[in-house]
Amino acid sequence: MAKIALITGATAGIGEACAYLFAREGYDLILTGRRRERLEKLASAINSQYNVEVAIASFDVRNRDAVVDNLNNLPDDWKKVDVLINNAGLSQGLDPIQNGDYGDWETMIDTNIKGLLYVSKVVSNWMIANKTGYIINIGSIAGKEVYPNGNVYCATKHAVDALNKGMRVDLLQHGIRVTAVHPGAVETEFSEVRFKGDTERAKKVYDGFEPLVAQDIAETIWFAVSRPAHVNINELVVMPTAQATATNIFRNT
Ligand code: NDP
Ligand code: 8X3
Repeated sequence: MAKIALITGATAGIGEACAYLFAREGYDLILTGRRRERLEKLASAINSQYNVEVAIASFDVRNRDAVVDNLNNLPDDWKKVDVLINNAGLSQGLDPIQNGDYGDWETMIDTNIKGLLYVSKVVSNWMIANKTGYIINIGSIAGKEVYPNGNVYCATKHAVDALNKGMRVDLLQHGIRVTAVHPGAVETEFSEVRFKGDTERAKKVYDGFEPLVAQDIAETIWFAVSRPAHVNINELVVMPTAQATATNIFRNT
């Protein structure tokens, strides 16, 4: 088999862009996400363009048993994962802490932190057995800064930042490389999800400046992964040119 990349959250945005880019680079793919139909369409679109194998596994990263069962049920050949992209994640709501919604908090914590951990435990053990591997953790500028009403989402991405460092320390002895990519504003389905389907509000996030697109982040990931084996990029913060910090965006409107 060719090299294998496992991408969580491949049904949209950054994960989907990574799927195409790694296929272009000749990787066989394990694509995951909850929306099975999207995974099936993506697999067939990739198969029509690239000569790679694509496996799909549809599960909710918040469900520990589903994560463990779906990954363990993959055929042994597919467990030789070279690159894991821990990308599945989301924000829900944008409210001051005193008004926060318990359900939103739990969704973000369970997805962005616990889901990432469940996947990482299974796959890092495969990588240890294979004596090679590369883990990319998708953090955020929200993991480097805290902005008004970002409270819990920012906390989850700060946790990803810490876990990225912790993974590197723990997996060092196994020769596994670990990198965090922390994007600023990327126009994907992210804001629609944050604002629960309010497309007008979501669009306004990107008004008056040129945000990143998912492909920008996929290419950044590929840059890290394609360094020679003795080079580990610890982390990269990638922003639109018009965005200096989480809140400082120059808009021409
Ligand atoms: P999208 O909403 O476009 O994609 C999110 C992906 O995560 C989807 O494929 C979704 O799949 C998956 N996902 C969400 N919840 C779950 C779950 N419970 N179980 C399994 N999969 C899940 O957003 P982005 O592509 O922008 O987001 C990707 C990552 O990038 C996230 O971690 C996000 O926090 C981070 N990020 C995004 C930025 C941005 O501005 N867009 C900036 C910085 C970081 P499905 O719904 O099918 O399960
Ligand atoms: C997504 C970027 O600034 O909306 O993580 O939190 S931000």
